[in-house]
Order: sequence, then C-alpha cells, then structure tokens
Amino acid sequence: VVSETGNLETLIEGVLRGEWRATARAISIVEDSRPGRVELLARLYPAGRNGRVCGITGPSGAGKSTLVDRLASHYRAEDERVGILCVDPTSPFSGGALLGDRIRMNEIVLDPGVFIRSMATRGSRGGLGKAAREVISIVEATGTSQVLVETVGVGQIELDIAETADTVVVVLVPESGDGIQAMKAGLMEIGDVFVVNKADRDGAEGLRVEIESVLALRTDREWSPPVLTTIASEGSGIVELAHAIHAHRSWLETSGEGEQRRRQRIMSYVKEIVQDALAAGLWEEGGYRRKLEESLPSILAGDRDPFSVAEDILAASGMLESLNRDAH
Ligand SMILES: Nc1nc2c(ncn2[C@@H]2O[C@H](COP(=O)(O)OP(=O)(O)OP(=O)(O)O)[C@@H](O)[C@H]2O)c(=O)[nH]1
Ligand SMILES: [Mg+2]
Repeated sequence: VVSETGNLETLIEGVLRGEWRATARAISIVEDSRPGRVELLARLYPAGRNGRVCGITGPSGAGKSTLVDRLASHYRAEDERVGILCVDPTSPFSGGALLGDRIRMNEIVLDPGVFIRSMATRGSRGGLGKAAREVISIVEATGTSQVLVETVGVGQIELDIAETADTVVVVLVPESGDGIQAMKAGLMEIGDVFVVNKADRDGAEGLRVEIESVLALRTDREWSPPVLTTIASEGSGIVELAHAIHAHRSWLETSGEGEQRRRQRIMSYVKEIVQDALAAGLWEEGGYRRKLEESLPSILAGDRDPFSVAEDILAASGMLESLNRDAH
C-alpha cells in the first residue's frame, strides 16, 4: 500500500508538471475506476479550472476532427499547450485505438505540446458521462491552455457537452436538411459559436443565413452566437473561429456567466459524488439490494407498492424516516 501511495504521488506530480505519460496513466486509472481514482481526482481538480474547454460537436462527417486539427495547429503557433479529447460513444475502443482514422492529425500527433486521447464513454447512464468529464479535468490539470473536446455521434452526448465545455462550437455542413436536423437535435440551443464547414460546397451561405434567422429567435440570452463559415480541409476561417471562441470566453468572464456556470457545475458534481456514494453504500455495501429483491414478489402480487418498500429500505438504512408523500 505504501508503495502504491508513493506511485500515486509521483503520478500526480507528473500530471501537474504536464507530463503526457503520467497523464495517460492517470486517465486510465479514472476510466477503469482503479484504486487511487478518488485521491487522484481530488488532488488534480483544483489545478484545472482555467475555463478553456471548448466542445466541438455536430453531425457525423461535418469536419469536426479536421477543424480540431487546424485549431490545434493555430494554438500551437501561439505557443499554447493543447489537449484534445475525442469522445466517441459508439466505439468500444479507448486510448489510442481510434486516432488513426478519427482524428486526421498529421504533425499534431508528434508535437510534444499536444496531448491527444480518444475515449469511448461507458454509456451506462447515457450522455457524456462522469468519466469523460473527469478525464477532461485531468487534462486541464496538466496546464494545457486549450482543451478541445470532439464529441462524435448524434444524441444526448452532444447536448451533454454543453454542461461540460465552457464554449460549444456547433459544426454543420451545407448538405440537405442539416439545418433542420440541427434544430431537431437541439443543437441550436447549445451552440455558443456556429460553424458552417465545407463552405467550398454549394449552399453554405444559405445555411448560414438560415442558422442566423433561427438564432435571432433566441432573444432570451445576452450572448449572440456568431455564425462563421470555414473550409477546414484548406484551413480557411480558422483564425476567425479562434477569435470567436476567445470572444465568447471573454464574455463569460465579464458577464459573470462563466462564474455562474462554474458554480452550477460544482453543485452537480458534488451532488453526483454524494448520490453515487449513497447508492453504493445502500445497494452494495449495505446489502439492501437483497432486501429489495425479497420484496419483489409482494409488489408483483399487488400486496405492496414500490413506495412502501422504498420507505422500508430508507428507514432500515437510517437515511430517511419516510418519503415525502407531498412531493411531486
Ligand atoms: N470539401 C470539404 N471537405 C472537408 C472539409 N472539412 C473536412 N472535410 C472532409 O470531410 C471528411 C470528414 O471530416 P472529419 O474531420 O473526419 O469529420 P468529423 O466531423 O470529425 O467526422 P466524424 O468524427 O466521423 O463524425 C473528411 O474527408 C475531410 O477531409 C471542407 O471544408 N470541405
Ligand atoms: Mg471526427
């Protein structure tokens, strides 16, 4: 145990110094829920709150990876350290397996100023998942001044990125119905910056105007998302995109919105930790799963209802006397 603790200390120091090997090992501990996970996260959390996580999301094949690649090069030219995470809920692979085809990184892969990692979300609860958020916090703790998170796939994952990233870039392409699909998927709600990529194709300007007219209806917010056009494969529009991301960050700080979001994020993180601990304590360590299973026949037979069984469990565990039956 002593040597394990010693190793953990070395690992934490390595991450804080920005060493990628230590960072990769720390991420694996978190992803696999290995011993040391909590200590690691607890120690790294305070170091990683610089508010520079940018989520890149949008339909499959829109050019997200190409944009991430170009943005990363842009930041490297400014001598910033960059962390790149590719979150793919559909993939069973994690670690480096996907990098070859998913992220078309060329010289970026070899650049010691860039950390790249793919991760498959465990997806037990759907959404981006706690693991992805915790991995992001480790990458932030390494002192990367820019963290780019690409989320692949349509659905809840994409919307979840808004809870984790400081700035969300929604990437769309001028292909049939992309604008309408984005609206259906809720993407219009979460974008802080919109990008019409593949502007070398027909219909880019039309889509840009369409997005702007939808955003004009979003009068409830103080931030008006800019709608940019890019040709990621040629690197055009990247400087403007970097400026738009920067402008959104500045707005977050001056408006107080950034502070507000950080507070909300901490609230839900701590609540999640508490709820997970309570649930584990109750169902697994406390042995109440068995008590629940024993009650199943009576509920099935209609002799008892789920609420009274829940009340029995809560009372027996000492957590609550009874349910609040007046609650909604
Ligand atoms: N014509 C054109 N092609 C582009 C542009 N940007 C990217 N592409 C191409 O579009 C294809 C998909 O690009 P990716 O960057 O892999 O797209 P992605 O959104 O990351 O895709 P997934 O991760 O699979 O969802 C690649 O063949 C790119 O070379 C662009 O501006 N114009
Ligand atoms: Mg991609």
